[in-house]
Amino acid sequence: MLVLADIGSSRPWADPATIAINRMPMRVPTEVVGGSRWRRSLDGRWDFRLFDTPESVPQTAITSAVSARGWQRVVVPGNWTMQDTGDVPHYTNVQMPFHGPPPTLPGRNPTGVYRRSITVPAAWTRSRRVVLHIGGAESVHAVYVNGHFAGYGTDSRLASEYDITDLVRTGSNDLAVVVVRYSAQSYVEDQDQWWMAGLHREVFVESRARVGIENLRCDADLDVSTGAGSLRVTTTVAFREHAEKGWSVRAALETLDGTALAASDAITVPSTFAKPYVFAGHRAVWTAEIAAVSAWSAEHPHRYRVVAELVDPSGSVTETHTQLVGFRCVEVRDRQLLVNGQPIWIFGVNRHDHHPRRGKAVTTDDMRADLLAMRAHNITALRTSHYPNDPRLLDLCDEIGMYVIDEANIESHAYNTSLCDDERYRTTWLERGARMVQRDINHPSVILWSLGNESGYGTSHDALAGWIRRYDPSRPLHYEGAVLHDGWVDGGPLSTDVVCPMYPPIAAIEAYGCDGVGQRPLIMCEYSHAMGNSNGSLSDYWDVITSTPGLQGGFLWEWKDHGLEQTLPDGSTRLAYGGLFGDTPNDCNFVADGLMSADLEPHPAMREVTWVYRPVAVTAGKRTGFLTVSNRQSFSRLDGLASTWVLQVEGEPVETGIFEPGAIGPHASAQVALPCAVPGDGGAVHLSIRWSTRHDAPWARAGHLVAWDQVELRSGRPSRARRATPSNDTVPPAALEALFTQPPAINVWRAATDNDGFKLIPDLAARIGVGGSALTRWSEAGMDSIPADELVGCEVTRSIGDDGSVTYDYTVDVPDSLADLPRVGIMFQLPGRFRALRWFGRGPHENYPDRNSGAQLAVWVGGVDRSPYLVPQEFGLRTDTRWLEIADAKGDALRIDAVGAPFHWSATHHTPRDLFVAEHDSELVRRRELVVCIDTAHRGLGTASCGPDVLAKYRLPAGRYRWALRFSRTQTAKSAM
Ligand code: IPT
Repeated sequence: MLVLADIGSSRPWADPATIAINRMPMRVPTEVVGGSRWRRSLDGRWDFRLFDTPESVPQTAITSAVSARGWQRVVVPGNWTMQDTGDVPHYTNVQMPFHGPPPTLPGRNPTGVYRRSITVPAAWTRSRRVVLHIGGAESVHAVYVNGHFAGYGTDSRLASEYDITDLVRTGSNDLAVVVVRYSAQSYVEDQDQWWMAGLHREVFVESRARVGIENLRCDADLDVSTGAGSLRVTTTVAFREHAEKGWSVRAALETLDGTALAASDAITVPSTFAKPYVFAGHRAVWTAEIAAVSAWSAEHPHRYRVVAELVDPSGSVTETHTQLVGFRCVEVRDRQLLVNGQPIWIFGVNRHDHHPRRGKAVTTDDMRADLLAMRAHNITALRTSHYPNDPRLLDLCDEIGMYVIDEANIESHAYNTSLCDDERYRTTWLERGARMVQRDINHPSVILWSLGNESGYGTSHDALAGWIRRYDPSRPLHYEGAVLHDGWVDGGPLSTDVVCPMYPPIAAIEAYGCDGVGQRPLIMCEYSHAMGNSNGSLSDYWDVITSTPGLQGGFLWEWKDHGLEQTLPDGSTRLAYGGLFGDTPNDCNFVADGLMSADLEPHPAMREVTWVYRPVAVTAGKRTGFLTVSNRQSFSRLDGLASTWVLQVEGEPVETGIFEPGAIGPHASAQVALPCAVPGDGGAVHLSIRWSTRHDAPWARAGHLVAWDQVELRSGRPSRARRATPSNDTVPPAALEALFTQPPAINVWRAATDNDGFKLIPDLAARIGVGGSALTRWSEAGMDSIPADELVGCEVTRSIGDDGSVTYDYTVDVPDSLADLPRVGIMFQLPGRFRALRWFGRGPHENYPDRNSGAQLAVWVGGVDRSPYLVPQEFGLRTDTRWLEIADAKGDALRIDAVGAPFHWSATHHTPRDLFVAEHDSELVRRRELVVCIDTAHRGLGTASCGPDVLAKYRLPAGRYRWALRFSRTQTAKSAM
């Protein structure tokens, strides 16, 4: 029996134009003083039953008592796809999980019926209204109270509210929410993420007064020239039956600790339509000017509190609502996005609501953990890709300090060029954007509205843009599709005020900035795709961004992997990607492309991100003996950070001190004299400058490292003659070479990274037009199977030194057919007892030739890396190394010195082949032996899995490679290990 037909329109879930029935207008979520006695959370365990289609849900599933058969308990908020209901998550990127065209739905369309009772106190209904709040339901939902239809809502990422006063009675009431997994709306929710299902945000019921504050809009602006704040508080009052005379609103502004700053007189709430021509709603508007406010910025997130009291005709306060606000202004001027009159760097990431066990149901703690970790890695901007996130995220961004692009839940990726002009989808387009703006209008952290993601560019975009511009003239707009389809220079001005391309090559953004034609700031909405071992050329991007007019940064793709915890038959768990739940069609591990793992462990590239996004940069000065110190903050002087310097000779610290460059202002730079003399003897000399916070911040304790730089004062390249550091007893060559469980052999292959090519999804590149082609080329050449010495010409000579060391001179000739190969070097294996590493090179973390700017040269010690990526691939390299010691617990060590140019190396428990054949981290078996690769050249990483491939300067051409390495066996001092 088709109970959903009660709705009145047949099959609303299949109708793109039916976006809501009986839904209340969107409102700003406010704090109501003493409001808790009027609100009951419905979060917790609900009865739940799953059906194959909405059509197969019988009336009795909504009206009859819940029985043991067929019913189970699930947690709300939660996705039923994460809770053993038999229905699983499904991952696709561009393609829909079922066949179109829109609004065609799949034959099997899981539909969940959620049931629970709600207790309504007598006081709640007496002259009051009862409202049900559904925080988020994927994809559409219908509400029934005591068996009667109450309302229907769409948009998985925004709340829906229903006035259920007339359906409830005092005491126990039966609530049923039917959630349909796929709907006509799914075609505009085709984001690159897991398709989930269910009630994934909070649900509550509350009682609202017969006459009450319906909405509290606060526009807090800043006059940059005077430092004054201007506030406009618009309080909308709802009268349940008919408007009454004599109601008023008193509004006030106070500091967070309650000090009054300004207050209104009683403002009469217009009650009558007597003059319909001038009646603008039951609204009380208060405007105030406040001299010398503390402005809000991500660097200094100052907030104030607005208090609005509703006063009845007898003069009694019946309701008090509060809102936190921040005074700031945003504008686009002179090719720059300005906050409070200053350009800001967009040190950004894209963020999804995601949790490895809860799916889309994120908690406040989850969100806080995300934001604190972002700030701790110098990330100060996020884009809520690709939908309005849980509303508490924005409260946290206001509090902690984070610039936000708030994005509407619109992505019609699979039907990119048609739905944006399809009249059936016009209303949903407008409502998705408008309702987001209505919800989030008060947040100072939101600096741009985004019209959605990857939905072509059409009439519906300009319609939505027009609505937003009129409703909120204070914020510029962002929409990538407008410039993708109509051009960067002057395309799509109705829908975007910023040029916000995704994955552009560095040369393209540089050309946009340098030619001076484009008048809008360029902020990449997505760049540097963090899939697997990636994010090559981050510092190349930022060299161009910081030196080219009109460029302001961008949002890395993306904050974290969307791995989902999966229990295997043996009881162990792993983080799963698309397809591992039997979900087809799927886009496999394209869902694992975060800088953090799904459970919030930073991947190695995060170190480079932190460096690239540092608030202060130090480089060699314009004159010898000086440093250039550049403050990259917009509102803070440098003396807010503490700084130290360390002088290093041959990688070892020899002198240290406090670095005091003075109070360099925001966006200013200064020439500062070197804090120490350069030692006279030979050898490499480097100066490292480190900056840390002076005070506790919400995201880190005082002393947290926020920036570092290293300036080379003398290169001191190793030569054939010089030994790098003292080593004690050396042993004869035979004993040295006996050490190898596999002797050194030429090696030109690496386990392909996701950027080299999609080993698990070879068809993806053709399907969505992204992906690297190197892997195909390398496989065709047989590089993954043919021994290197059959692919390239090689010659090795061996000479024995007086000290017992053995020097190998290598000559490798790479034929033209193998140009742009993974690496040129050697590989050998040592017994497993060799686990302690000590080296003079870049570190301490994994780094690659195009991702090593933040990795300092020093003498580092460390252990053997574990593979950090969900799909096994090349990992663990350290570049620019002068010498490396690999020791056992007793200090017995193999030492390798660069003779001439430094080398790159890795030491892991996996061969490239082990890594290449494994499809998931859980399949990777650690060898006992230590597998050591020493390369004279190693291809960069690039970001070709979605974006530009490795720059030419980090590729390996055909031709002759010559290098030499000196091997010795030494006893390393225990203290050095
Ligand atoms: C593009 C999307 O905007 C984003 O959601 C994500 O898919 C990202 O890039 C890649 O992971 S999609 C791409 C085909 C351009």
